[in-house]
Amino acid sequence: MNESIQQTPGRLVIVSNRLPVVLERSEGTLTTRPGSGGLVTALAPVLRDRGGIWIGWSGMPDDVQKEVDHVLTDSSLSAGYTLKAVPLSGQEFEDYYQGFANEILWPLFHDLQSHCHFDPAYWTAYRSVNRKFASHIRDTVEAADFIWVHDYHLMLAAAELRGMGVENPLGFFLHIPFPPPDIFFKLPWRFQILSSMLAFDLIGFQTMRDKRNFVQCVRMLLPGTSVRSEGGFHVLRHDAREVRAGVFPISIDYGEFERRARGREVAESAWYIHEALPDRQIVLGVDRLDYTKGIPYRLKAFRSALRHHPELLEKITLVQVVVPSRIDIPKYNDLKIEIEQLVGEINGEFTRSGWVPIHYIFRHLTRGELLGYYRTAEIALITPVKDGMNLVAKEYIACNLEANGVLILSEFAGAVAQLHRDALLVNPYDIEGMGNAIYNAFSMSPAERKRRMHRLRATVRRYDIYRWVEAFLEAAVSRHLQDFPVVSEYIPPADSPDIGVSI
Ligand code: GDG
Repeated sequence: MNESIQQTPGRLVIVSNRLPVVLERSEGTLTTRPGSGGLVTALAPVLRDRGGIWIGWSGMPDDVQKEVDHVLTDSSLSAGYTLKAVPLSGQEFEDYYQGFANEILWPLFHDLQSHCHFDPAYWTAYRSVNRKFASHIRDTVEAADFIWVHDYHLMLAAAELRGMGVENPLGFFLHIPFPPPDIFFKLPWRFQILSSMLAFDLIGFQTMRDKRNFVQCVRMLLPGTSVRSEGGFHVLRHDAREVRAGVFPISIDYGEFERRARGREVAESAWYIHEALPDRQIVLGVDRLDYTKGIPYRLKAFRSALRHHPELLEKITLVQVVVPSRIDIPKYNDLKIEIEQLVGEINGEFTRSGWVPIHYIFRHLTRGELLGYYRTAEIALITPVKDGMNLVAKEYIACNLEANGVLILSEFAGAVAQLHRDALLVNPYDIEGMGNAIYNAFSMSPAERKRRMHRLRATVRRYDIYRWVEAFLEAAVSRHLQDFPVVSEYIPPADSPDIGVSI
C-alpha cells in the first residue's frame, strides 16, 4: 500500500447503501457472513490499517435494530473495523431504495428515461433517508476523518452533512454512468441533486464521458460555477466551495481471481463444463437480471449468427447466466419473461439431437461455478446497452489463464475506454453486427486470440482494485492524480473492419 495513504490523518469512513456483510437468520439467530465484492476486499485492509468504519443499511427490518447492532459489534471485532447500521423502515426501503434509486436514478442515468417512474413520494423519501444517513455519519465521525460515500443512493449526503455543520473532507464515487444534459434535465429534482453534489470535495467517475457529462450539466444548470482544469481534474467552484471531479475506472482483485482460477475446484468445474459440451466453443454471458445489460438484443444477435453462419450449428453453445435481481419491480419481471420466451424460440428453432444452442441459467452461481465458466468459455459476450464499468469483462480476462479467449464488448460499457484495442467491439443495438462479431470471434486464430488476450490481461493486472483505492485516496489527500491512467474517451470509429458492424 502507498505510504502516503497510511500516513494521512484520521480514519477512513466508508458509506454505502448496503453494509459489506450479509445478515441472515437461521433457527431464530441472526448471523453475519462477509460480502464477497471486490470493493470490500480492496477497502478492508485500508480500513484495518488506518482504523475505519463502514456505515450502511443492514438489509434487515428496523424493528430488529437492537439485535442487528449487537451482531455487528461482534462482526466488527473479527473484521478489524467498525460496522454501523442505518435502520430503514419497510416504507423507506420501498420509496427511497426501490423507488427513487432503482425506478428513477438507475434508469435515467443509464439513458432509459422511458423506464422511469417519477413519483414525488419517492423524492421525499430519498431526501429523508439521505438526511438519516447524514445524521448517522455526523454522530460517528471525528474531526480528521475522511468520509467516502458510494453511489447514486446517497447523492444528497454531502449537502445534508454540510447543513449539519460537518466540515470533514468528503469524497464520492459514482459506480454508474452520469447522463448527458438532455437526459439529466428530465429529472424533476435535477437542480437539487446537482447542487448537492457540489458539497463534496472530490467526485470520482468511471469514465471521461461521465465526468464530461457532469461538468456540462453543472455549467448549464448552475451558471455561476467556475470550472478550470488542474492536476488531471476539473475543479468546480460554486458558492465559495471547490469540488474536484476526476476519472477512476474501477477494477477487480486481479491476483485473487487468477489464483482462484488456477485452483483445483475451478479446474474441475471447467473440466465438467467442457466434458458436457464437447467439440464446441462456449460463448458466455453473465449478467444480473437488468434491462441495462442488453440480454434480449444479445439473444437475437446469437440467433442472427446461427441463421447467417450455418458453420456455427452444433459447433457453438451460448451459456447465458442471469442472476435474479430487483424482481419485485415490474419492468424486471417483464424482462425475465421476454428473455425466457426468446431462449425458448431460439432453442425451438435450432436444437438438434445432441445439441441445444442456448443453455440458460437463472440463479446465483457459487464463486467456484462462475470462475469455472470464465475459465472454460472461448468467447465472452458482454453487451450492455449502458454500463458504468462492467466488472464481468475484467473478471473473464483475469480467469483466462490460457489466453485463448475472445472478449466481445459493447461500445457502451465503461470498460471499453480501457479495453477497446483488444476486444471485438459491438453496438449492442446492431443485431446483425453483433451476430457477425460472434462469427468473427469463433473464427479467430489461436495466435490472434493470444496476442489480444495477453494485452488485455496486462491492462487489468496493472490497474487492479488496489490501485484504484490508492489512486482515489491519494487524490483526496495530495490533490493530484498521480500515476493513474488517464483513459481517453472512447469514440466509435466511422468504420472499422474489426468490429463486425454491418453497414
Ligand atoms: C455496478 C455497475 C460497475 C454476477 N453473477 C454472479 C456473480 N456476479 C458478480 C460478478 C461481478 C458482479 O456480480 C457484477 O458486477 P458488474 O460490474 O458487472 O455489474 P453491476 O452489478 O451492475 O455493478 C457496474 C460496478 O457497479 C462496480 O462499480 O462496474 O457498471 O452497474 O463482480 O462476479 N457472483 C457470483 N455468482 C453469480 O452468479 N458469485
